[in-house]
Amino acid sequence: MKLKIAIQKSGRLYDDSISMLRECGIDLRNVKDRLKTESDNFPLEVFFLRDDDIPQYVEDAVADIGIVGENVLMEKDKSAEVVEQLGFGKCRLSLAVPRNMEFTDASSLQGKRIATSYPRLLGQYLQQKGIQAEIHEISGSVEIAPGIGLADAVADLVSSGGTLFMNGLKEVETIFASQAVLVRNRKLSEEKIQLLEKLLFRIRAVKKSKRNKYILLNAPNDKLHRILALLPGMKSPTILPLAESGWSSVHSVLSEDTFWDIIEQLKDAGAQGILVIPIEKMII
Ligand code: PRT
Ligand code: ZN
Repeated sequence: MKLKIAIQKSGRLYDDSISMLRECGIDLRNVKDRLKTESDNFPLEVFFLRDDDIPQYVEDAVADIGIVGENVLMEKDKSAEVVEQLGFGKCRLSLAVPRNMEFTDASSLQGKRIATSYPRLLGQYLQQKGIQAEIHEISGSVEIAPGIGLADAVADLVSSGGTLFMNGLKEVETIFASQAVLVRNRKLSEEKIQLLEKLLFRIRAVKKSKRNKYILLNAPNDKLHRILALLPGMKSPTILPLAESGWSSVHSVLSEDTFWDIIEQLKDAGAQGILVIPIEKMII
């Protein structure tokens, strides 16, 4: 018995999805231009599909689990259940208007035509704000719609903002912040749930390791108390004596968010020879 996972066949989520599975220690060969493949060392069968179809395949149990953008999942409104946010494929569904259009708040869109590939999410947003606007559903190149006179505004996915800028548009409101998520069919067998738990355990260890760094430093013993106070560690820092008397080597784990601030403070507190090492897996 194998757990069946649906991932994007090609596109923005493909590379990160494959890398994540590989970082989870799952061997995958023959992943290019295939309909499906299997792993030799984990009971996983991988289906390569268009992202738009993944929520339906998971709802119908053709695949047990899938990796898809939250934006697509919410738009398709299928019963697939989110089990984990994966931290890649980050983007936002935003409203954008021509740069010279005056925009104060969502009410500026009253009576306007808005082009989007996300009619459901846009419709919900407009309803919430009590705005009547005409939604024009188009499947691609939404950003050109105002330029060719098809719409007054757009609701489109944005990451860097470069596409909007190049099309003379300005981003004015975020409707939905999105990232890739792992979804599951709601009625998995007990055996499949166990396989999913095993996979999730690995995914969480990989995610955690990416957010943390292993740090080693040397400290004069008389400054140890100040230095240790700056370090969280997993339980507490490891302290080993150096060959040179009066000095210790301190090992700990730092989160990426606070990393640079703490490094500065460690130097000020007398730490020397600071080494920072990536962590491959982190299991707590
Ligand atoms: O063939 P298939 O249907 O599978 O792929 P697709 O062409 O529909 O999707 P794809 O590969 O473009 O995107 C897959 C998923 O990646 C999306 O559903 C999002 O969850 C996520 N994602 C992250 C993005 C972006 N960032 C993104 N920037 N999807 C699309 N874009 C597009 C956006 O539509 C716009 O055209 O990139 C452009 C904007 O980018 P910036 O950087 O210029 O702002
Ligand atoms: Zn698509």
